[in-house]
Amino acid sequence: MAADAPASAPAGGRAEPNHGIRIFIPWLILSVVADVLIWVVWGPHLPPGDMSSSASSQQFDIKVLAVAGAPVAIFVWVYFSYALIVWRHRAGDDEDGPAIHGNTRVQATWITVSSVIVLAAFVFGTVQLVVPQGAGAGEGAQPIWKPSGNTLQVQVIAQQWKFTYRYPQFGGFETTDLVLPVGEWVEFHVTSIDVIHSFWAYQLGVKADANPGVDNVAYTKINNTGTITVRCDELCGLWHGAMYNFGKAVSPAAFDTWAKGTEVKLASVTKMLPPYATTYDPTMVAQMSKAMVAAGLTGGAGLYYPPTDPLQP
Ligand SMILES: [Cu+2]
Repeated sequence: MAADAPASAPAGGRAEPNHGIRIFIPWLILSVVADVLIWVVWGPHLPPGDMSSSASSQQFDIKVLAVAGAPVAIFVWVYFSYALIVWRHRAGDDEDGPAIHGNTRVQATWITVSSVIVLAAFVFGTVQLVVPQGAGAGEGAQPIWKPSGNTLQVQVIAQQWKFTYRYPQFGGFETTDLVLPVGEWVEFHVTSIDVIHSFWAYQLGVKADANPGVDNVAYTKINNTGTITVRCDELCGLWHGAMYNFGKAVSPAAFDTWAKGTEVKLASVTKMLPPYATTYDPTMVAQMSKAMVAAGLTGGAGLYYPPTDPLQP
């Protein structure tokens, strides 16, 4: 309602209310309630959980972003609702209202709030990549954010349509079982021997692309024992959707027993594998597979598919 158009003002000529404060108060109440609910009730259930250092840092990040975003969304809803109710068209009111130009206070507030939100997100995002050693993402062959001290190295080898894992600190054996200890930094070396895949260990909050000829390093430290779902997260061909397996996180003692036992059990097969390297030549691997099939070594060890098209009879 235009203040300079008293002729069309409603009977009684009410003074214009303070719209700003009438929008601000419900916005403030709803925002505080929403943020407390997000942090306390919803937050602990947000993906990917808190099984590892990288997972819990991602959960924290999502909580912070949700708490920062909710007041923005609520402001839009409150403003729309207020406009629909207070500024709606009324019978007999044909006036359009005055055009708004050059409200310095609104402009300055808008630019300041937007700038603060964007800059804060930039600083927060950078800190949250550096502090949790890459936050579970693949950092390439020369990671700049590394944990200090000893790490357990686990190589993830992707191929259509399977993941295998090599443990270079235990003689370099290769297995389809992903077993990891709690309480120790794990250093994944992710690579592929055919097309582009992506190693996604959901509960660990670890996701790293698996490219042929590339050694992609990602770190995490596991907090609790449990099951780990591993999925390929890059469309890699016909059976991409079936490219998953389940790993487990166990106590350090149980891991040691498993790793040392598997090293002995697979020793005869490990000898036939290419020596441990950060990447492998796919053509050599195919020849190895052929040799292993000829020697009757696949199936039992379950290490490689025969190098044939599984769709051909
Ligand atoms: Cu894949």
